[in-house]
Amino acid sequence: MKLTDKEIEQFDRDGFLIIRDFADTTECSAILDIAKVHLKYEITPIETEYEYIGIDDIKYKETVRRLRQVYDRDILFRNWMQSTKIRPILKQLLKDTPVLTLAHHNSIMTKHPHSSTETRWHRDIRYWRYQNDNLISIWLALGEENSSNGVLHFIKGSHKMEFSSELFDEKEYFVPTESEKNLLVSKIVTPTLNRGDIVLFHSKTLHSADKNRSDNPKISFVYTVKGLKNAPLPNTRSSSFDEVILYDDKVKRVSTNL
Ligand SMILES: O=C(O)CCC(=O)C(=O)O
Repeated sequence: MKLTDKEIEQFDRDGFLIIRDFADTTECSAILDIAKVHLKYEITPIETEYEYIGIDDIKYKETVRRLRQVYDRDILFRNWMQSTKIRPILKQLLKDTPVLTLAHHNSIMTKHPHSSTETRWHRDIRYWRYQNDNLISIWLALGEENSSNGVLHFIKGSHKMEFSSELFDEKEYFVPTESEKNLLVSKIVTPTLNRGDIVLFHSKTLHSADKNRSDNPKISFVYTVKGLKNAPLPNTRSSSFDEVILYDDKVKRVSTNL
């Protein structure tokens, strides 16, 4: 599948693009079933709510926020990340051969009811270290994501906005002043997603997510790609995990060796 020129322009302008009904719903259900088993048995590596937000509360210590390193967990996860359907799209947007970065988003993300927290405004690039910031995350909704269960919000065009470093706190969450908020509020987009919908978003796009106020978990899949020419910086987390090159007709797992 390929994007139209209009869709490429939209991604470049807004910093994100939603593609409805992209993933087969049977594939989504199968991924969800496996994810639920890994969540039930808390198969490591995992990150808890406590590790994510740092609030010392037993309910946050017992709640899994994400399953990490999913590429190596199951063939179904791997197949989704290596889908040949998406490769031409990623190549169009990156203008390079896409490469999976196993170091970062390579996760099943969850928002559990009653014990999850909001995700504050941030840019994913905050902890990632590459020669340039041109990385794209692929978010797959495995079920409905709506205003009651932790929907994502994006700020249109924020991947191209320059902000003073003072507007980011010590964890690099974005903390806008009142005047910034007033300028940005009209640019917030909150898309309801259905099973099989994907959102492609740039590593500098500001996004956030609500807490889950429903009675069921929100479970999503997210992974990140970069271009082959965009190397990770030495001696960083970004360079300490393997990468998987997504050629048109094959994949190749490589060590970054940095
Ligand atoms: O909480 C969510 O659903 C979004 C998570 C997210 O944006 C992140 O961990 O980078």
